[in-house]
Amino acid sequence: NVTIWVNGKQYSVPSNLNIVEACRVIGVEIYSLCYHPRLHPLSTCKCCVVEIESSLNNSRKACACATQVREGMKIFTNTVSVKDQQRQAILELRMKQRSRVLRAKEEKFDHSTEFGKLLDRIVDTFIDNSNYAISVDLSKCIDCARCAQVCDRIQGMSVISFPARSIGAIETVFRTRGKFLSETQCIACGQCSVFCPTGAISAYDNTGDVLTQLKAKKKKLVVGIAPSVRVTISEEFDREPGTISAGKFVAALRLLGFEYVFDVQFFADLTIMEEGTELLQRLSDPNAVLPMFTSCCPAWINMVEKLYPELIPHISSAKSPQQMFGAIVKSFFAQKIETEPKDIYCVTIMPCTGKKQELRREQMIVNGVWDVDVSLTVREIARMFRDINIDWDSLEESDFDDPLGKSSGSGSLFAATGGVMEAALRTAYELQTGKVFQRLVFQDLRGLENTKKADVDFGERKLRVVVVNSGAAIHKLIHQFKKGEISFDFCEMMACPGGCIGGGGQPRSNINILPKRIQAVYNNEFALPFRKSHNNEKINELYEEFLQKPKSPLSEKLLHTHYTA
Ligand code: HC1
Ligand code: SF4
Repeated sequence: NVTIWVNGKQYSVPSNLNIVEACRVIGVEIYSLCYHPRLHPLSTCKCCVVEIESSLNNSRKACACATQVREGMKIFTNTVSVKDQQRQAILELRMKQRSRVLRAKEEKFDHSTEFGKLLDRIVDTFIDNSNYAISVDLSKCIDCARCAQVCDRIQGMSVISFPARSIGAIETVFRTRGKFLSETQCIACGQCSVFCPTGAISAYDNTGDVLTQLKAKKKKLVVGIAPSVRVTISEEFDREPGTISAGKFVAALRLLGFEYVFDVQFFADLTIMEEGTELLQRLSDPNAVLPMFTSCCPAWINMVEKLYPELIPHISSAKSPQQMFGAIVKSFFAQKIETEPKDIYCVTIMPCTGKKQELRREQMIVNGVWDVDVSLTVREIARMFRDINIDWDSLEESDFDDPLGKSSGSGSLFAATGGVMEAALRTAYELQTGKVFQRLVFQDLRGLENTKKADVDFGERKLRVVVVNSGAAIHKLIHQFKKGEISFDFCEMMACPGGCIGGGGQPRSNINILPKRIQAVYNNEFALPFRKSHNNEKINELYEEFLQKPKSPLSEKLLHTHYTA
């Protein structure tokens, strides 16, 4: 620890912190736009300027985000000149946005630059909505470069990249080489939208589509909520991070006007039945392609299709729980309520921007209807709740509807990195050996590390499994795999750091929120009455009444898909 003085008061703080973090620890908030604890300090916005007194009558100004605390440091966050400089910084950012708009409108920008070419194409609106997952409004951009850093270093995609030396130059930061996002390698992970501090990058907005249907009331309105969104929705209502709110979420959706509220966790259990069966089939067939990779993360699927098409035969054919939800609602459930599939409007609430794209894949049309009509992020649904003045505290908890509303602990684990793998192992082992799988928790596969490995005793053989999260870690593993430096049987891939709890549609946060979210997922699963997907009696009823068995012809038709390069 070191001793520092902040605004004349003495404190002891850990020595490895920068001034923003140190002030956070002692409860002094420093305003910053470009700083984020999960990124390297960029010092591009200059809003977090503070005064540091080095000797009597001698002080200097510095960006708090890029300055580490030192023993004896005297820091002032609220002097007249600090406040003045902070205001100046914000004004300059405003001017930057404004001058960009004016420059573009007057067409005085350089048309030969990448930025110029892009502006040429989107000058009327400044909005690039081309990929249906994220939306970019360049008139709000302040060149803070958070998006570029996330896309480059955390996701390893470099769709948005910036030459470090040109930070602040108007043409440079948002670089897509003059292309719309849909024409780039963008995998729709949405990480840039979580880190953008001004809303210049956001989720593609589908709230209008849903409102239109809610008002029209012409179709049966059915909604399903993803495993991880019940973990994070409370953050949108200023509750303690890690507060699980499934019951309140269901109640709020009913208030909004949805007739049926189902649990996507049920469909996570269904995914495990289908994917686990596929794994066993591949393991028992000497000609089958191994290793097998999971298929539920749409940004990972985009990555394979765009960058590693040779891996397509390795991907499980099981649709994601989102798509299984739509397929079953518009078949099995449609029959139950005696409604034509085309008269059902299926909405999902997801932690993910990639899901908006996934549901538009042409393979997701079954019997002439899309599985899912629209997917909203947590941020979008929270906005809709706030618009109708929902009072989160006074909401009375409500249950999911029957029969697609019960899930096992395994289904809930999908929310976090490693969860799909744990769930699959629990079920595949018992289906394979007929014995009870005593080992429920795989400690080696838990936690936020980007790459985790384990060897699992699997009847007669050992199964080598790998779990990877974040784009950069996926690239690394694929390169090792292609060079023959690593071998395994089954691999879970999630493109977002931490898995879905860190998804591109999750609430924005200025702290490193992932440890609290992941702990909540583990606590929640521990408390559930049954923890294996194949012990979910509602899943078994669905097979008995309708699908017959995993990978039956009907299951293949409704619940499996294919990929194209
Ligand atoms: Fe996920 Fe999934 S877990 S992809 O990570 O397979 O988005 O939460 O809903 O579909 O169930 C996301 C989360 C989610 C799907 C499931
Ligand atoms: Fe990069 Fe992901 Fe944003 Fe696309 S969505 S620009 S890949 S961070």
